[in-house]
Amino acid sequence: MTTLVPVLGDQLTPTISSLAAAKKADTVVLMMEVADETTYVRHHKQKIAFILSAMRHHAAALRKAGWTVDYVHLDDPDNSGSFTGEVARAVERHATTRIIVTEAGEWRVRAMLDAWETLFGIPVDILNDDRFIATHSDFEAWAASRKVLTMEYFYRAMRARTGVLMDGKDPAGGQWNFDKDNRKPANKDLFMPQPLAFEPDKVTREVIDLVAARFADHPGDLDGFDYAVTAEDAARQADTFLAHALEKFGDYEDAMLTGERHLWHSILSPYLNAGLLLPLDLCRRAEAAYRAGKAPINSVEGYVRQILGWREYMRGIYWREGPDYVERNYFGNTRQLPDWYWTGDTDMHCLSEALGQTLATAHAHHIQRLMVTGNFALLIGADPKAVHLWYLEVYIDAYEWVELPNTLGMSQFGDGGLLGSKPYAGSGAYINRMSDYCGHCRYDVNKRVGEDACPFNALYWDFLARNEDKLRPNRRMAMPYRTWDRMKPETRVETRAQAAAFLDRLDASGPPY
Ligand code: FAD
Ligand code: DLZ
Ligand code: SF4
Repeated sequence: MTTLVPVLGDQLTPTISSLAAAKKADTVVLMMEVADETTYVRHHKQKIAFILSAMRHHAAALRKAGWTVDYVHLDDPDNSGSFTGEVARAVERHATTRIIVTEAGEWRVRAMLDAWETLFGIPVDILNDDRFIATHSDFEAWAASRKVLTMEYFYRAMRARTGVLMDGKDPAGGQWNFDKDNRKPANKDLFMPQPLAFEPDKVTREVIDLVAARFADHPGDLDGFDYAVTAEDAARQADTFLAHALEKFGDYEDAMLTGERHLWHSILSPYLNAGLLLPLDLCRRAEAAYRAGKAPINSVEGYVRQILGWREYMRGIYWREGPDYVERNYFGNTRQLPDWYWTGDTDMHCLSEALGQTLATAHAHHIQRLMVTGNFALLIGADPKAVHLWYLEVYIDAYEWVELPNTLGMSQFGDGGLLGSKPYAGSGAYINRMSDYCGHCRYDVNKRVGEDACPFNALYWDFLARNEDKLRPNRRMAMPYRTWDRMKPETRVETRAQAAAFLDRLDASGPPY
């Protein structure tokens, strides 16, 4: 009587539901490095290195805790290359009579798990992933009674349900939302907190060598890999964030600075998404910092909103909208991303900063993803599915359940406004307000036309004009259309000609643009 517990690469939590339901004495834990997972998109090299090293460390920790772990390495000669192939081999190897597994994080892998019972002819228990705070049915119950799925109301319900940042029935600090305090641009600050950098140990160095040899054609650098790969080091990173950066997280949440990769962000998403940290635990620790007077309410509420609100909400949307959500394309956009999204080689400084940092570290913070790379892709009319695949490739924290609704929904408006009441489109003025990028750029952010005009400006108006039939009826777009209407006809013509010339150059050639 052997129970097999497959633990997938984003299930690196010792208390995960599958392990909680199994008994050490008659269980084999199966962990599998497989080619299907390392190549279903061309993941950034650091993303593969992080996941494989974290998996190897997790296997060691489980063994130390008394579990029997069967670990399949990527270069094992008999490796079949897929989860199903490896589970099939393990079912034979261990005379398995039952499988217990925590549900998969995405539709693609869910389909594999759903097929196992029939395929192997043994019972397969697929358990709820209780690391998430809202179950699928919680989200369904919340969504069922609403016409519009506004994140804010979901978030309030989650606050009330968990009691996080609640004083009885009331929100702590007297308001649910302190967003209006959280839009400050940042200045260079010598005392800006920095996340810890973790020197790769022997296991990580071996994985880095494997990735360098096997995935040389994948995007991104491997040099400088300094992510935590164990739960203990991820916890140290969380301690550092809570002690030094949380305090100003809110103030500078939307700020961007040349050469500053982290600002006051936590850089904890890779660990949360792989299971090295738990979301509710982080929310409670942030709340404790507020209660102890160590961090102000605007920062703590802002931080909790990202995790208890946005993160859970995105997962709810992903599962609710189904496997063909990925095909939505509200504007019917078809343009491919320019090649320099994979090199960072552009003379638009904001893009070169966001892309350069992405390729160097597999991370960029939210406003860079939304208002620089995402905004540009939206303005040029990029195919939302192509944009989605790029984000899935290049970010260390990218798994489809969280990346797809953020990219296709929030950033590209591909779902026509299911999760955002208007597109996140902005001209150079927005980037200038929230960053120091424009001061370092060869383009003039105040110009709309001419050789040195900031490309975002003409592209922004062209985006509005091009999509007028879809966007003008949206009441939240009334103001920009009023401004567009007030422009002289010849101004509108020259603006659109400027955008068209830019797009022609983009389609025809390499950088600079
Ligand atoms: P912080 O700024 O410190 O935020 C705290 C935490 O809140 C994060 O660690 C993250 O877990 C959570 N969070 C914040 N915003 C979001 C959000 N919009 N959705 C879900 N969780 C959020 N996040 C991912 O985890 N994986 C992705 O693949 C991903 N793709 C994105 C694609 C686009 C186009 C955009 C606009 C955002 C995307 N995000 C994604 C959300 C966000 O950018 C990252 O979570 C964040 O940058 C991670 O860095 P951090 O840990 O320093 O976050
Ligand atoms: C992303 C990823 C990569 C690159 N490699 C592996 C792997 O070799 N083995 C594994 O178990 N998981 C990997 N992952 C994470 C999985 O893709 C992730 O667990 C699924 O998306 C779950 O839905
Ligand atoms: Fe980006 Fe335009 Fe500013 Fe240059 S001027 S950094 S292209 S927004």
